[in-house]
Order: sequence, then structure tokens, then C-alpha cells
Amino acid sequence: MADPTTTRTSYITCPLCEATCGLEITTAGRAVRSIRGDRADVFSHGYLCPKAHSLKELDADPDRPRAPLIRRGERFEEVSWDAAFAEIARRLPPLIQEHGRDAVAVYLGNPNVHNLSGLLYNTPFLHAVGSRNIYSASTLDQMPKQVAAGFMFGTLLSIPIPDVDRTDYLLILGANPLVSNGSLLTAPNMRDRIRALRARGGRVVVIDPRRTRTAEEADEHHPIQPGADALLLFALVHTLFAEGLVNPGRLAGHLNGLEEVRALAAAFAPEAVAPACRIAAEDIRRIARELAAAPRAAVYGRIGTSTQEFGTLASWLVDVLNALTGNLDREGGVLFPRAAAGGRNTTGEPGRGRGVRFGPKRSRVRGFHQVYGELPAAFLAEEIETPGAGQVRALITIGGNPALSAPNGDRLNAALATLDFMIGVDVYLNETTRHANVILPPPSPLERAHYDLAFYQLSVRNVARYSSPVFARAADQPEEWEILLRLIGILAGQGADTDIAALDDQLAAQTVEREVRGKGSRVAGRDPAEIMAALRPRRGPERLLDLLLRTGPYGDGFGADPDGLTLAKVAAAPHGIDLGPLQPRIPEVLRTPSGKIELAPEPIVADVARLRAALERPRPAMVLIGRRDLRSNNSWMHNLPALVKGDDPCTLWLHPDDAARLGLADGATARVTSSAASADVPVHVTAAILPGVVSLPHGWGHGQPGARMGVAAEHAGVNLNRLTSDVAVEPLSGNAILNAVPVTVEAVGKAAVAIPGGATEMVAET
Ligand SMILES: Nc1nc2c(c(=O)[nH]1)N[C@H]1C(S)=C(S)[C@@H](COP(=O)(O)OP(=O)(O)OC[C@H]3O[C@@H](n4cnc5c(=O)[nH]c(N)nc54)[C@H](O)[C@@H]3O)O[C@H]1N2
Ligand SMILES: Nc1nc2c(c(=O)[nH]1)N[C@H]1C(S)=C(S)[C@@H](COP(=O)(O)OP(=O)(O)OC[C@H]3O[C@@H](n4cnc5c(=O)[nH]c(N)nc54)[C@H](O)[C@@H]3O)O[C@H]1N2
Ligand code: SF4
Ligand SMILES: [Mo]
Repeated sequence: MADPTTTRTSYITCPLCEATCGLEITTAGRAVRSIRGDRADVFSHGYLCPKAHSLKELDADPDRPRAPLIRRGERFEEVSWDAAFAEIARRLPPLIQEHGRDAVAVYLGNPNVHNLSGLLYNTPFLHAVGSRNIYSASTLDQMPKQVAAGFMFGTLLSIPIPDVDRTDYLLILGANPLVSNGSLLTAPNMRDRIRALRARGGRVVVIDPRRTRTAEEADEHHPIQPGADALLLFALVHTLFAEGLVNPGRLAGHLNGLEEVRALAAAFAPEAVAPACRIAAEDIRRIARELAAAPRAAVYGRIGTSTQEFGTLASWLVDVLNALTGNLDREGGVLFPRAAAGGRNTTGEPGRGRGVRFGPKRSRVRGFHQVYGELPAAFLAEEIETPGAGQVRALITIGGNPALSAPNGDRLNAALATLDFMIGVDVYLNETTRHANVILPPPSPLERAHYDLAFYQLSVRNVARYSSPVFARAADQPEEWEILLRLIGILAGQGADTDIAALDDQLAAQTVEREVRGKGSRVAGRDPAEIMAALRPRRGPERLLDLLLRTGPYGDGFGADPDGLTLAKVAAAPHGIDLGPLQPRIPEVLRTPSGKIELAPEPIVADVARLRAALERPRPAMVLIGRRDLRSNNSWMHNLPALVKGDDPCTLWLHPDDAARLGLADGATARVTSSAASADVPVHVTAAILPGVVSLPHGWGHGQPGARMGVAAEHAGVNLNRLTSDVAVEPLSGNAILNAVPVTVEAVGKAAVAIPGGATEMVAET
């Protein structure tokens, strides 16, 4: 037991969101005394948000299971780890024997990318499962951006990042980084970065159906009709060509497809798209001219441009615009980070690669191609429901809550209840894991080491920071990667008592062997045994991380560059190591087969006809979009009292004109009906949303029978994803369409009223 009188100060990277803030945590024994922003942190310089403090409540949450749980009828019983794995070994292999590997689905949720165990052990775990039914939160989120980036630049994480600290003009579409703290843009404290941008004479323009906190900080906000971003972006491209403003600068020799883009943009003149976007043609022309004229400019799109019908087109057009204005791969424009560890565009031969291909497997029910080895999360319910060979009968969720985060929640919840067997590797007994037969709880975030392998590939500055665990784990609590290894052992037919140390050695040896065989590797041709020996005595994720750092672009190359990085060196710098601002990387960063930036990839070009057809469609009278709240993190932090106190955030934003027409006052209850379901929600009347658009936050809908989240149940809210549909997905990426959902809204007890389209002046929400 930790001595309660011993106080300690630890420095860790916050694992909760993509901003990756450095925190200073003081502890007394096993208790957290304080959590502050680490002022000496090389990257975040003391910044933090209200969620950082909740790490204390999360760590101490009495509802968080500390031992595995096995379902007995409607109740869960605490069992030992050995008993939990024995139960899995008893039930899972026979199910696979009888129905095949495709009968086991896996769903990986968002916290996996914030967790070294998930980042390094999910891949071998998925190989061990060997099923085509792999699902993740990526197809509820950024998959369209990854598809566009893969086609254009050659790897799924070659995503150029706006160089916000040096740009003169920032065009933001469908992102609210002042609340979300940034996504595909690791940049703590975006408020001050935006203020600094404006203070140096720069300009910020926000495109969002809502007047967000980010819009409030901007020079200009244009509310857009949800789903219309690709049209707007195409009209900007059109204007650049029409007015002779295309100037890719030094990129000119590195581009394929420029003339194709010109031809494709012809159909999207500002006047043609203005009614659909609800943005005036002269504003569109002016923004295009300003983008072209700015010495350095960056276009950035996020969730709003991604989780929609034209997500891949919009994501692609963002970087087309950056390229056409000469801002792609330029300081103050958008740049590719050079991560210290694990970057696919820093390994292999520079400048050329295999590019990306999709498939080969397809989903059983709809025949949709796999994207980067996974299938759309929106298909999980139908793959469970539809009988026949390959039907999903078992599910393993790891750090995911699809019951709330995936579309058509009612259908998915019903489907989850029919599974023959389910395992939840999760920190809570929640809306999803209540359906599990066995719940395996990983340690608290304060009991694990951390390194942001994913987000340093998406960061505004190159940095490397490693955190040791703040607290020791309970004696019998395995680390999350150890849980995964035991599952791998069971899936490999070794039973419940796999020697996980041996399995881990085997995995590490395989990784080292792949590395020494890799073309362009820092250790190509070296003796794997020598490398394995140099990694001793590390094991688990630290051994793999050390390997990645040492073979990475700043690494010591196992002796090649004695001044280079090792994990020991990074760990010895509690406030992190600054590796400098982003720098141009084209052509070296490219991994396309041509060695060029593909501005007009064939599958994307083929999808433009669908967008052209949308220009002719009438606009739905009312559409639903999502939003995020500062004191929240998707669905799973609502059991922490500090984050849920105060006003109910789960309200339906409704414009005053719509409210008047529908007879709905602030605080009244509205019934929202979509093709999927009907839900009654409290209304918040505000001029900060476009008329004809309503907004609900996602991640609510707690208080489900069987879940164990007492605080969340008292602040249950409504599940936005009961209203979203799983019928259509975005055709290139398989991403769910979570925004611009056609709905009707009515006052409860009254008939629905059709709303004529009409523009009203937008007033700020204060
Ligand atoms: N309508 C609508 N739906 C959306 C969105 C939207 O904007 N609108 N956003 C989408 C986006 S961007 C995302 S990323 C998804 C998120 O979708 P999910 O990842 O499915 O959902 P989360 O709410 O992040 O749930 C995370 C789960 O991980 C558990 N957990 C937390 N920490 C750990 C850990 O360290 N280890 C393990 N094993 N488990 C842990 C939590 O208890 C919770 O069950 O939701 C998507 N859904
Ligand atoms: N506080 C908090 N922070 C979070 C999360 C959280 O739940 N809470 N979740 C984390 C996760 S997983 C992610 S992926 C990131 C997401 O980070 P962001 O992308 O910044 O997410 P949002 O805050 O949802 O901002 C999306 C904006 O898009 C707007 N929008 C909706 N539809 C459209 C459209 O069709 N076009 C345009 N132009 N805009 C549209 C919405 O009004 C909203 O303001 O945030 C992360 N950080
Ligand atoms: S902004 Fe994100 S990383 Fe920073 S303290 Fe808040 S939750 Fe943690
Ligand atoms: Mo996300």
C-alpha cells in the first residue's frame, strides 16, 4: 500500500484528447492532491481544460470496475482474472470452431488511439481474431480524411496539418477546436493560437451551421447548410481557376491531375452552389481571392466535413485548395509532421510507395469493400441480425461504446442483446458493455505509461513526450496489453493460461525481424538478436516504443547516431523534447506509386457526379447536426460529477424563427423524428444556429437498464444516434452519415409543421 504521507509530483501527458497537454500531478500516497497544467511542458506550456481535473474523479470513480465481471442472468458478478479468462476460453474457441472466424466481430473505440497498449497490441490482436468483421470509431469519424489522404499522399495518416502558429489566413470548416481542443490538429490552446494569429494581422474564417465559440473568435463566420461543404469548396476551387489564381508554386512539379481538377470544378460556379450552401456567391469569390492573396494560408476541415454524405470529397477538396494556392507543404500553410516514432511516412523508401488499396474482403450483407482493413461501424447491427454463414455471433469491444456512438442506436442495441457471446474490454459497465458476458477492466489512466504515437503524427509541432504511470496498479490488475495478450493466447488455441511473457517476446522478435528486413530502415540488414539484446530489459509496449523511437527519424539507430533519441532519453525529459516546428517534406513524405501528389485520384473523381446530382435536390425543411460540449468526451465521461454539474447540455438547439413557427419556447419539449426513431428532447432556443437546422450533442442517453454509471444515469440525456441512420454510408470511406439528418420537429402534443426555407440574420449566442 502506498504511504499516504509521501507526496510526489509527476508529469504526464493527458491521455483524454488529441491536444495532449502536459500535466503536473501531485499525489499523496494513492490519492491525487492536485492536477495543473505543466508550465514547463515544451508543447502545451501550462494549458489544460476542465477535463484534466476529472482524471482524479475517473481514477477514484467507485462505479469503475476494479475486477472482471461475468454476467449471471441479469446481474454481473465480480470474478478473478483467471476465472474471467477461463470463461472466455470455455466459450469463444468452440464458437469459432462451429461458425468460423468471421462470426467474431471486434469494435475498437476512440480511447485506443490514446493508449499505448491499444496502439501497439491491437494489430496483433486483430490478426489473432482473423475476422473480416473489424469495426472501429474511425468510420464514425475521420475515415473520409484518411481515404482522401491515402489516395493523395500514399498513407492513411499522411494528413497535412494547418501551421496555425505561422499562418496569415485560416479557413476552418466543420470544426470547433475551442471546444473540442482540436482533432487531426494536435495543438493545445487553440484560443490563444487563434488570437495570436489575428494579433499578427492574420484572418480567421469559420464555416459552421452554428455560431460556435471558435466562430466567435474569428473575423468572419458563415453559417452553411449542413452537408454542403464539398459544394462550397468546389466553388472556391472553381473561382481560383476562373480568375487565374491557381499558383501551386514549388509544388508544380510534384502534382498529377491539375487539369482534371479544373474540369471537375467547372460545374460548381459560386452562383450554382450558393443556394445549396446558403452562402452568397460574392462571399465565396472573396474568400477564394483572399486565400490566394494571403502570403500564407491554411484550409482545415474536421468532423462537420467528415461525418456527412460527401465526407471524402470535402476532405479531398480541403487539400486540393491548399495545393492550388501553393500552401500545401509550406511554412504557414499546411505541413506534414515528422513524428519521432511510428509514422508510416517516415518508414520505408522515401518519396514513393505502394499507395493505398481497399478490400480485398467485403462485408457479407451489403458487399461493401474493407477500408484499411475494417468495415463500416454502421453495418455492425445488420451483420449481427442477418442469418447465414458468416453471421456475427460474438463481439469483442475494446474501449468502445457503439451503443451510443454508432448510428441507429435502437437497432444496434437490440442486435447486441442477441449475441451468443460478448467480451467488453472497458473501464465501465455502460450502455454497450451491459450486453457483455465478460467485462475485462483495464487499469486507470493514472496507472499506465503513455506516449502519443498517433497524435504526434498530427501535431502542429514535432515533439516527443513519455509518461510513466503515476500510481502502481493493484497486484492482480493486468495492464491492458497483457489483457490483449491473454486474449491472443486463447484465440491462438493456447487456452487461458498462455505464457504472456513468451508471447510478448515472440511478438517483439517478429517486429524486430520485420524492421531489419525493411527497405530504407535505419537498421536494415542488422542482426535481429543484437537489436533484441539492445532493447533489454524492456518488455511490453516500452520495448516496442523504444524500437520505434530508435529506428525513427530522430533515433539513435542502435548506435548509428549516438546523439539520437531512445526511450531512455525521452523518459528522462519529464516536460518533453521539442523537435522543432514542422518543415516542408515533399517529395520525401510521399508514398504514392507515382511519387507525386495525386490531385485527382480516380475513385474520388468518379464520385463527383453524385455531388453534381445533389445540386439539383430540394433542401430538406429541417436537418439535424451534432455538437460537442467542453466538459464532455464523447459518451464516457458523464459519470464524473465535476463534468456534469450545472445546466443540462443535452438540449436541442433551435432557431427563434423555427421555435416561433413550431410553437416551442425555451425549455419546452420537442419531438424530433427521423427515418430511424423519434425522441423527446428539451429545447434551447438560440439565434446561434441556422434556421432549418437543429443540433443535439452526441454521447448521451445514459441510464440504460443493467449499466453501472450512477452519476451518468442522473444526467441521462437523449442518444442523438437513435435518430441517425445506418441505411446509407459515405460510399468511398464507409463512414457513417451523422450530420445533416433530415428530421421533423414538433411540439410534443401538436402536429408537425413544415418549415419553408428562409434566411434570417444570425445573432451570437453569448
Ligand atoms: N451522432 C454522432 N455520433 C458520433 C459522433 C458525432 O459527432 N455525432 N462522433 C463520433 C466520434 S468522432 C467518435 S471518436 C466516436 C466515439 O465512439 P466510441 O469510441 O465508440 O465511444 P466513446 O464514447 O469514445 O467510448 C469509449 C469507451 O471506451 C471506454 N474507455 C475509456 N478509457 C478506456 C481505456 O483506457 N481502455 C479501455 N479499454 N476502455 C476505455 C469507455 O468506458 C467507453 O466505453 O463517436 C462517434 N459518434
Ligand atoms: N470537449 C470535447 N472535446 C472533444 C470531444 C468531445 O466529445 N468533447 N470529442 C473528441 C473527438 S473523438 C473528436 S473526433 C474531436 C472532434 O473535433 P471537432 O471536429 O472540432 O468537433 P466538433 O466540436 O463536433 O465540431 C464540429 C463542428 O461541425 C459543425 N457541423 C456540423 N455539420 C456540419 C456541416 O455539414 N458542415 C460544416 N461546415 N460544419 C458542420 C458543428 O456545428 C460543430 O461545430 O473532438 C474531440 N474532443
Ligand atoms: S485539452 Fe485535452 S489533453 Fe488538454 S487537458 Fe483537456 S482533455 Fe486533456
Ligand atoms: Mo472522434
